[in-house]
Amino acid sequence: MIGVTTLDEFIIDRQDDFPFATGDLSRLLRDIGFAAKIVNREVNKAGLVDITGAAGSENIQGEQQQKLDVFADQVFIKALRSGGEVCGIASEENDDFVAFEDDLARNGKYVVAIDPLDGSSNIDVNVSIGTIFSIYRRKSEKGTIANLQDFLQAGTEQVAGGYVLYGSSSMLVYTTGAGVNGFTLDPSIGEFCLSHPSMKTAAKGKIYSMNEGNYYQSHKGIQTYLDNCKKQQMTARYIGSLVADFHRNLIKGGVYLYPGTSSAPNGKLRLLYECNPLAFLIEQAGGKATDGKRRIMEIQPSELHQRCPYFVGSKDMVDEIEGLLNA
Ligand code: P6P
Repeated sequence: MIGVTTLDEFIIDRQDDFPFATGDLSRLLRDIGFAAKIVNREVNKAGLVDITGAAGSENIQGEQQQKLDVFADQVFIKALRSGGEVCGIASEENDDFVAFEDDLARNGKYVVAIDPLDGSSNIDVNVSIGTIFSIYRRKSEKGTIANLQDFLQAGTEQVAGGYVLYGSSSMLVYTTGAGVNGFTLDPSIGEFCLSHPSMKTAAKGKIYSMNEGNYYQSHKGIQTYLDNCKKQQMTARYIGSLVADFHRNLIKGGVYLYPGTSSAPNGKLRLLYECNPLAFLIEQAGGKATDGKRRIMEIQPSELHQRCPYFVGSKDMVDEIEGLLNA
């Protein structure tokens, strides 16, 4: 395509960012892009077909699994299994990780942690939703079955992280540690095309994103921060879909807060497949991600679905929140 860089072309061009790149990660990223197009197609017609209704089953979060959740989970697992680069997947939709047992996949160099469709409670009200993913090198021997230690790696070990935003236009944004690049899906050619090269976020913004229904259950420092935002007449924007809130704040500058509360001290968000990939992206874009005390990517996971308090976005704003939490 003249003048347009597709995701596939970009991945190949940038393969050299990776020492000893053998093309495996490039193929894996393209497999994710392919699966995202399939999910995007179904998300876009969710209102038209009977696929928005709850699937009846529940995921580990105890949330009703919307049919699109289940569909997206299956699409990513199928695409990554058949790609041969991945030996296992940890997904929000599955209580345990899925280790691939066929010969091809057992030789995969990578594991993937994924939230196949985050914000799915918004599906039937037509609000943007997203996929969030992290890619790690496996720890276990090639040719063996993936094990739990392959997945319980700190975020600093990520080789790639990103999200897909299924919105007014659909975008795929990812990093391999050499900056953040955003691709917008052009449905007329069925390709993600580079639209946001080298994304950077402002050190400070005017937007704060939090479910303020949790105000009275939050730490005094959070209450003070929210009070200050109002005194400074900042802009409150909260969609209830992490990927959509994160993406807007990345572009415009701002901070997203999901603190621990008296009833849920570790908050709601999941370290492996929500907090870590977005932390990787925001750091690459010049921002910051913390649990209020620790850099998110330095937290050593102890279980697949563990939660952590989450403050992510413009660095100066995250610093201010940390200061108030530790005053
Ligand atoms: P609350 C969606 O379920 C999600 O994981 C994020 O996408 C979103 O930011 C958050 O939870 C919304 O949670 O408690 O404000 O409804």
